[in-house]
Amino acid sequence: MKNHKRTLVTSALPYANGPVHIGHLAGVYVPADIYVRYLRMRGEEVLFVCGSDEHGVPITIKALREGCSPQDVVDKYHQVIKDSFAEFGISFDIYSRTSSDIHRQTASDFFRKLYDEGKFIEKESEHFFDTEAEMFLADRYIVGTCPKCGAEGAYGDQCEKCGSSLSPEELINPHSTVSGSTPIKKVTKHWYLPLNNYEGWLKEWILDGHKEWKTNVYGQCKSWIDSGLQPRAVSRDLNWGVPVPVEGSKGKVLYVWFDAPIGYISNTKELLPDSWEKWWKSEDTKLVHFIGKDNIVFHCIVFPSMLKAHGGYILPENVPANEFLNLEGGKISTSRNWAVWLHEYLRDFPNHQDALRYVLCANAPETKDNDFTWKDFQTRNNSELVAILGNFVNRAVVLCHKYFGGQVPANAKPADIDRETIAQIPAIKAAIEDNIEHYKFREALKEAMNLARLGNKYISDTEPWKVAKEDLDRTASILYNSIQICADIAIACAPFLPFSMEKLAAMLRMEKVCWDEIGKAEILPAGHQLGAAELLFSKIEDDAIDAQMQRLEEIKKANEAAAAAAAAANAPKVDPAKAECTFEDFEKMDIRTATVLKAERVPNTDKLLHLTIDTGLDQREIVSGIAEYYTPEEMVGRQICILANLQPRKIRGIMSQGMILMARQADGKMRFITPAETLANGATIG
Ligand code: B3M
Ligand code: ZN
Repeated sequence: MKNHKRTLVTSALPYANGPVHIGHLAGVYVPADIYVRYLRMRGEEVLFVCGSDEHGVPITIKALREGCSPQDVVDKYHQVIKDSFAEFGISFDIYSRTSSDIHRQTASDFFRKLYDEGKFIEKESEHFFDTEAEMFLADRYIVGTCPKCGAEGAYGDQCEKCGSSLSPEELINPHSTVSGSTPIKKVTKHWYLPLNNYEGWLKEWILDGHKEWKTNVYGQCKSWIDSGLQPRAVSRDLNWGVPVPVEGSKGKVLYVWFDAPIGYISNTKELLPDSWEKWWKSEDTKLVHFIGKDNIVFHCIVFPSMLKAHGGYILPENVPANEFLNLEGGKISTSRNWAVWLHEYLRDFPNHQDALRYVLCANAPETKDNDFTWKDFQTRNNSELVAILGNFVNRAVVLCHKYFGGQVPANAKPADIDRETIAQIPAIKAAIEDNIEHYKFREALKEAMNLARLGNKYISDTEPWKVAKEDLDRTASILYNSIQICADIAIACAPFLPFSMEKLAAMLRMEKVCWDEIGKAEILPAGHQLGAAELLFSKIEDDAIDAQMQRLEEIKKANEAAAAAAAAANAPKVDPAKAECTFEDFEKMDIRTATVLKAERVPNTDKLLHLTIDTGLDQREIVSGIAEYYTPEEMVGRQICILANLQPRKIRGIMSQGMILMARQADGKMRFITPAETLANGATIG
């Protein structure tokens, strides 16, 4: 491990096309915030940078749906997201946005430098183009029938029904979501970063040099690199984004994944116009990217290759990406509203930010996808935060007030149990540190909670409320130690539970909350005046949980109803009824059973089979358009029904005498009709 002077922490820039939910918090922002708060408490120089990702197709699609401009969309959601993060205590040094001038300039200059130095390749290729809307269509703008599962409305990059990733070329009957028209293919020019040129270097840098990265991250990088890297387009035909700074590039912008990570740099520049370079260009700085697993390739392969191509920038020391959080067994989905939105949580559980931070960290999807359930949320809040941490602190502070006027009493009569208890604290401190430094925040939190467990057990075992009846000196010692443990907790839990630990520190009237105080024999001296006891956490009742479950139940029902309606809309309809006919009309038709004797394809056609059949009356030839549904081999020996007296007709040089009766579904699928059991050929039907 290198020795660094400072740490630059970034967390993924959320797309400003919707609010943020618990999955975002659990996967990225809570762990990043814990890390940063911890480093700050250790007195390290640290910078925490984030902002909204305001370019790209997700934003323009949202604008199209809401009938407003992309700028309107990002203005709205940037504020919503920023507020949610602030409410949950995510302590960014800056939360800016990629639509800022400084970002557009920085990203543009970055591209231009690479362009000038010939680091890109230029390629022409065909893309779908909407001739009515006069625009190239991003994959997401093209919908059609999924070639894998047949669902309607599959996107050009993915079918949401069966989850297959697709390319727009694969869609059946593709059409533009902008104008509804069928797009054409048109040639367009783009710039590509030849990632293949960086393969050797990436192998060395990641596969040899960063074996310590989390297995999920390292594994993804390895599989990308091993399967061979391709040049990646860094521009798009779109009218929203950072314009490509090259002559004759009208209508082209930087690909959002090119400009977004540069946002980390621009946001640093915006905050520290005079000193940003030491954060990005000095080997003394340790750069850490917190992200979700879907962003790994961009942060471990693409962005580092961009930085390498540019030169002068440091590379990430680590990219501790998390897996995904599910909700009550289902994948969190914005479009299906299957999420717990932060602004809604705050409305339903005011002042319970730490409870959510706690549960999301205790159950963080660090090594595998994890599930958030409301029951687990309630249990962890009630039986861990309230019953262990809150209860211990409350007993200690209340008893100090009861017996010692709210002052830390003197350690008048120490005992072995005190020494044994206090002696455990340094090891807990070390375990928290080790876990945080290795991005194992769940374990770190468990260790921090062990302090509360230790305190809770100590006070339960020593029972100072009973001892007080006969031995106030001994009571004083127990409470002296209990208060020291409370102070340890106020420090050690602060990165995880910032709101309640601030309350606790205020209650203990601690002047400084500094990491290295943890485990000291005396953090608060005898005679130190405490503030009034206050409850740190409150119980979450069944009603509140039932209401959330009810809400999810309703969403589930609504989703099922929507899916059923969509399926019904997609189901093949029945051909319309025909005009009435008379019995005489029907009587005219000579319909009979027959058997196929011979079948072969009519040369140079896709649809026609040439059949020789035994009608019971004669042997005859019929040409039938069923080759799409049956092979010749399948037809031979089959008993079928025919219209025997249909006027003969010459088809492809063959005189066809009659017609095979077929049942045809509205979607075109055809099956021949056969009697329920084999009959003699020539049996009449009517
Ligand atoms: N906005 C994708 C996401 O929110 C993207 C991250 C950008 S980080 C530079 O998952
Ligand atoms: Zn599909």
